[in-house]
Amino acid sequence: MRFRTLFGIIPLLLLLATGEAIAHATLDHAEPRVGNTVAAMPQEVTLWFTQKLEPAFSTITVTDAAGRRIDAGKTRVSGSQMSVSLRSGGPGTYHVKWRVLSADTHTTDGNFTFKVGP
Ligand SMILES: [Cu+2]
Repeated sequence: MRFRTLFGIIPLLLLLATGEAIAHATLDHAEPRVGNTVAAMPQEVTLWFTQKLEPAFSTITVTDAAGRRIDAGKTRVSGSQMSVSLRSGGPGTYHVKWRVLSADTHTTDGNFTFKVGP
């Protein structure tokens, strides 16, 4: 009898755990697009997420190939979207790092690059 109950509960727990993982805020898309090459340095980087973000704990940093910060420092958050202004920069590869706290109180992070050049 005990075993039967246990076997009934395990799939339910797995289902709940999976549903929870999907609920975290993950990057939906970005502008400039992930891995894309753009002709000139954009004025800002904007990221769209799958969940509402907590403004106080959600940030973007952008660095050049030498590791220097080229973002203006203050990430703006609005709903499930956030953006940061960029300083000017020449051709090259730029790294975007993001870290967000979503409305479900979970932190997720990630990074990607985009290129400025021909
Ligand atoms: Cu979550």
